[in-house]
Amino acid sequence: MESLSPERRRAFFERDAGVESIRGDVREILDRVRDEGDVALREFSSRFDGVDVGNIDVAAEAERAIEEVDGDVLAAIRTAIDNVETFHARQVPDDWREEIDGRELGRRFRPIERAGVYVPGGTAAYPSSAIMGIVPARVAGVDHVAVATPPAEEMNPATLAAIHEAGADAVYAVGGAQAVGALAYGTETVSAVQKVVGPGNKWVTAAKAEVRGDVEIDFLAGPSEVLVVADETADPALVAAELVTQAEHDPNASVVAVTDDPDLGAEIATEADRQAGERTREEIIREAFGHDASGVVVARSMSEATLFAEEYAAEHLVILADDDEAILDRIPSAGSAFMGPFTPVAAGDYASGTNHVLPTNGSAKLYGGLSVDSFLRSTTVQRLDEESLSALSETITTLAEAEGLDAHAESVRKRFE
Ligand code: HSO
Ligand code: ZN
Repeated sequence: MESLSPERRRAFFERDAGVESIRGDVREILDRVRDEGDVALREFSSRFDGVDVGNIDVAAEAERAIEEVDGDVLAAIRTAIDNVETFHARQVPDDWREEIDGRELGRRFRPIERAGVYVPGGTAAYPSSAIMGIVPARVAGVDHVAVATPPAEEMNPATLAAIHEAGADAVYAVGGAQAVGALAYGTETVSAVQKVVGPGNKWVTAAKAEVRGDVEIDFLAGPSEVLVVADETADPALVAAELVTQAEHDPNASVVAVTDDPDLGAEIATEADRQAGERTREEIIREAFGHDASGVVVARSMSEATLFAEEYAAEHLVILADDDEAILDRIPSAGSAFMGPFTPVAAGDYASGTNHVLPTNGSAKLYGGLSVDSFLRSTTVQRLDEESLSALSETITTLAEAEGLDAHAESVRKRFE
C-alpha cells in the first residue's frame, strides 16, 4: 500500500470518531446528572433535544404505541424479535460440574440483576437497537431491563413499540450523555443499573467511557463502521452500497473498502458517489465519506488487503471475494462478518438474528459484540474429598510456604489431623 501516508494510516487505525475530544464536556454533564437528578435531565433534554419533557417515565406510552404503530411495522418488529431470540438462545451456556482428576469442578452462570439499554434516536429512529439490547438481556434472565431513549415532542411509535414488545421493564425518555448518567447513577425517576449497554453517537460513547468503573459497560459502540474486503470478483455496486449504508447513520461514520484491484477501487469510488446522490440522507453520507477515516484503499495484493483489515478491526467486516472463508480466517479482529454477495450488513442490522451492537474504533481487537454473555457472570464451584485433597496437599502446602502463607498450608494439614 505505497499510496497510504503515515497520516492516513493513523486516520484509519487510530480513528476515534470524535469521542476523545468531548470527554471533558461529557464529564460535566454526567456530574450534573449525578448531583441534580431529574432537574438536570430536564434541562439537558430542553437544551440538546429541544424538548420540554413531561413524564420521564414513558412505559405507558410504550404500551400504547402497540396500537398506534403501523401493522406492517409491528409484524416486522415481531419477526425480528423472534429471530434475535432464536440466535441468542443458542448462546445460553449450561452450568457444568465434572470430575477432573478426582476433583469435582464446575462453572455456574447467573444473570446480573439490573441492566440499562441505550436506544439511540436523534436523526433516525432505532427500533432495531431496542431489540438488540433488550432481547439478549431477557434471554440471559436479567430481572430488570431499563431502557433510555431520546425524548421528542412525538416519540417514535415504532421505537416505543419495539421497546415494549422486546420486553423492557422500564422506559425513560432521556437521551445522549445524560441518559448514560441517569442509568449509571440513578435519579429520582430513573433507578440505577449495574451495567449500561447499547450503541450511540459520540456523546453516548464518550459517556460510556466516562462511567466505566462506576458501573459496568459492554464496550464502546460508537458511530458505525464498515470495512469491505473485495477482490476482482466483487460487484462495485454492492461494495458501494455497503459503504453508503453505514455512512447514512452518522456524519462520524467510517466506511472503507480495500481491494487489490485498482480498477475495481476506482469503480467503487465512482459508484459510491453516484449512489450517495440517490439517498435521502445524502448530506450525512457525504460528510461520512469526507473525513480521513473513510475511503477506498488499493493494496498490492489480497494478502496485504487482509492485513489491513486485521489492523483496522472493523465493527462490520464484509467480504466479497472468491476465497472469502480463507480471508476471514486471517482476520481475527472483527465485530461481525458478512460473507458473500447475498449478505448485506442490513441483514444483521435488522433481522437475521445476530446482534448489531458491536465494538467500534478498533475495540474488536479486544471484544465481541453484545450477546447473552454480556449479561451473565460466572461462579466456579468445587468439591474435593479426602482422597483428592490428599493427592494435592503436598503441592498446596509447598506453594503456600513458598509464599510465606503458613495459615494456607495449615488449613490443608488440619483436614488430616
Ligand atoms: N448498523 C448499526 C445498526 C443499525 N442499522 C440500526 C440500522 N439500524 C450498528 O452499527
Ligand atoms: Zn446500520
